[in-house]
Amino acid sequence: MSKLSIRRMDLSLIKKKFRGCMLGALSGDCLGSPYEGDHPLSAGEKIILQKSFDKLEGVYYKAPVMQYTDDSAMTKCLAESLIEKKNLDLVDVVKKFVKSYYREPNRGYGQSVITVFQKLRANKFTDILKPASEQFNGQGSLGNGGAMRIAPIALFSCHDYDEMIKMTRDETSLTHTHTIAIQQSLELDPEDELDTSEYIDNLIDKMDEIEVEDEDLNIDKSELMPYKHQLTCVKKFMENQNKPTSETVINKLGNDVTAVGSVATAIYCFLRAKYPIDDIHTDNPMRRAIQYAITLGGDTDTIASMAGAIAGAFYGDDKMSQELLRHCEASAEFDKLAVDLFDITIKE
Ligand code: RVK
Ligand code: MG
Ligand code: MG
Repeated sequence: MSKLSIRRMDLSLIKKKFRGCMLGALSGDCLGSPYEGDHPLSAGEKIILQKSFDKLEGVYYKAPVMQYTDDSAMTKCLAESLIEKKNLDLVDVVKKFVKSYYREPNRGYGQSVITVFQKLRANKFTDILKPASEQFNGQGSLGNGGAMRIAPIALFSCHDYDEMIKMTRDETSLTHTHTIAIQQSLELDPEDELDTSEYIDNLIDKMDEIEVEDEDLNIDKSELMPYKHQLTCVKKFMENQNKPTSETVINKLGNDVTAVGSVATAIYCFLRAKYPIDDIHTDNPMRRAIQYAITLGGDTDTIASMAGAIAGAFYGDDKMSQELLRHCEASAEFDKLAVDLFDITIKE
């Protein structure tokens, strides 16, 4: 699996990857949101999902347009701000989030993040960090709202890993780290076969540096370095000849609205989708990643969106089903955002 420096990669390939990433994020959200719930899909529900995807992919099937949710609304704001400001301008980003929320409050936002928007509007953006820091009695939110919208940052800073980590920390917090997976997908040549063990080993190494190691051996390692722990589970799952059941995946990696209970799950969906999966009938590994994420139930829009972004950054938009995309709200807009991000990041 050859790792290419973004700088030396063919420009048309980078552009495909930018588009794949943004469109993967959008379509995972649109296609996943109707299935939000807490349990993995039953055998019957998986058949319904398969039929529904097949129908949406059918050339003559025009309706319906699937609406995007908060995941894409916030991704869109972040991308627009980066394009407009050609930099990460936190005040502008936050203003765009709040404006977008008040314009369309029914996009399925997290219960608690709404308080942050209300406080930001009340303080007229004089202190943009305070409202978030006050969440959950000062604990801060553990939700995956940072991770779900981070794709534009991964694209914008794709040529500089340290800068990407810094921007991700600034824009979200340390817990929202799946940008690394997007960046890693971007650097790989989709013409080469995806080496899933090399991919996950690299992620574990990077996570090792990011998560601070604690010396106290009495504390459960999984709590100290939760992401490294989760990624190590992903590695075991991938190495195992007998692939884990949905229940095991959910049990070990999670399928909920917390970042730690969803980010590694999305990475696993991308890697797992390289191979055929029971009850999912498609030759397209990108569709398979999104469809598999949905079968796990729980936070389906967000996990499918993150898996879609990571898969799209690897495969590029060639593997993005145009038929499925036609059913996703704002797909032309997201395509333009991807191209604009490419223009300011790579061409300029
Ligand atoms: C609805 C206890 C906590 C917590 C903490 C729980 C949308 C709360 C998107 C909270 C994504 C929820 C998702 C979401 C994105 C977080 N202690 N519970 N310290 N921190 N929670 O409101 O943007 O779907 O139950 O900050 O991160 O599609 O309501 O929003 O799936 O996580 O929401 O956290 O959520 P928020 P977010
Ligand atoms: Mg959502
Ligand atoms: Mg969600």
